[in-house]
Amino acid sequence: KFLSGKQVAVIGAPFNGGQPQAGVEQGPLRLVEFGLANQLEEMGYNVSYEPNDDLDSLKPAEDPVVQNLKNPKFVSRVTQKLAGQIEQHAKQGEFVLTLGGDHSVALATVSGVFAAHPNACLLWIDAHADINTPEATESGNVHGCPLSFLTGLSQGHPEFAWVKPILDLGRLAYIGLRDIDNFEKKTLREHNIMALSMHHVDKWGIGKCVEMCLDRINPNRDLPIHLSFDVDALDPTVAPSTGTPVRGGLTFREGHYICEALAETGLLVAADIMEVNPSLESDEAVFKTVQVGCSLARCCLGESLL
Ligand code: NNH
Ligand code: MN
Ligand code: MN
Ligand code: MN
Repeated sequence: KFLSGKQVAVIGAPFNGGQPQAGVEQGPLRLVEFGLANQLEEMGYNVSYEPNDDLDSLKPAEDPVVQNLKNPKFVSRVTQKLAGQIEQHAKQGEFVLTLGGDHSVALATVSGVFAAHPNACLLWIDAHADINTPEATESGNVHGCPLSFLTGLSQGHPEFAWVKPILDLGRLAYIGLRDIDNFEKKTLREHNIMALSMHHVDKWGIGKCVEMCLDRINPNRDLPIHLSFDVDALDPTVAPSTGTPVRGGLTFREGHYICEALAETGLLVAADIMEVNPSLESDEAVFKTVQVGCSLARCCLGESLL
């Protein structure tokens, strides 16, 4: 009921500046070459594709560390540009599917989607919490920080002044966590954020976990939902080609279940498939990772609903 038709805007975000490993910028192209856009068309969607393969033109000549963050200018320029594009598509009532790229791109997706759907909620599927502040980050990589800006926990970084704190902490939930920094743990606890780790998935099962998250962030099932899926939430045997794999992750089915259950609500308005890095691991590993990225995206759009 938040979308106007069967229109999907696929936004390529070929960007690696939020973390140190090259290759993740090839994620979007590989997912599209694998046939994702065609697959969505076969499902009855009208698909537009914005490859954004000109992002390098936004790279500044110099980009020194500011308040511990690496490449702050480049990350900021790229994500601000993508945010505007995503906002436009979302405001037309299109489903926005963003293909990363590293997870700093969520600065763009969440900013853009929430500009169009201000009362939306966000489900963050990740091994990591990505809620470090510039002061707290141990790595200086912006892909570990987007949620601190989006929720207003980080304020006053000169490069990211454009990022509005549009996400209420009560509208954020996590599934799949298993590698969290101390500051992040403290933050999740202090703000009583709905954070389910792999321990909870083992204990309650994925069905109950998704239900518990929605009960908290979307209790009447009447708010738009944005899903941000970092493929490192999946077990490395399922999605090996990603920059920071962590053992003990979601199974193939658990990952897909999340996407299917959200599609089933009829409330999903946007999805991000992030951190696919086709330059890591073997050809077979890359194939697996790209294939699972595509099938997660299709499930978000209802592929497996009967
Ligand atoms: N928490 C670490 C950091 O701040 C790791 C983040 N890496 C991720 N996040 N892949 O999803 O850098
Ligand atoms: Mn456009
Ligand atoms: Mn992430
Ligand atoms: Mn991660």
